[in-house]
Amino acid sequence: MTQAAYDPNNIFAKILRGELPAHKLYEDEATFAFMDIMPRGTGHCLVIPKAPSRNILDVDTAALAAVTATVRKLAIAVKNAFSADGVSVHQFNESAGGQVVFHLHFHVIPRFEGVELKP
Ligand code: DGP
Repeated sequence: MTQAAYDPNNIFAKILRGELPAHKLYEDEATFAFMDIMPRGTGHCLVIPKAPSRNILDVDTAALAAVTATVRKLAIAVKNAFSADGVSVHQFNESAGGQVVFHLHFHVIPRFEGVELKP
């Protein structure tokens, strides 16, 4: 099946344009990181590219490299900030893959021994 087109009115595009508020954690020329509004655990944040990609199926390699570099920065930062034991990185593609917001994003979630994530 062919991939649907990128929708410039998705929620994360609106956050990038400043049309919706977000708790910003980090920004550079190619990426943006902010707190997840429905956290599955303490310190759950999201990292997105500024370039318009629907998900990992259509992102170009330069944008993917930039966003994964920022994922690593945020993983280290939140692990330290929350004194976590580990970090989970989740990423979903298309509805069947669990994606709800159709702008590429990575979940970065601090993890603690013996603590399950909220569903
Ligand atoms: P998914 O597409 O399944 O990876 O999940 C989208 C995530 O985005 C979910 O954890 C909740 C979060 N989210 C949805 N709307 C907003 C919003 O308006 N602001 C913020 N900060 N997060 C949002």
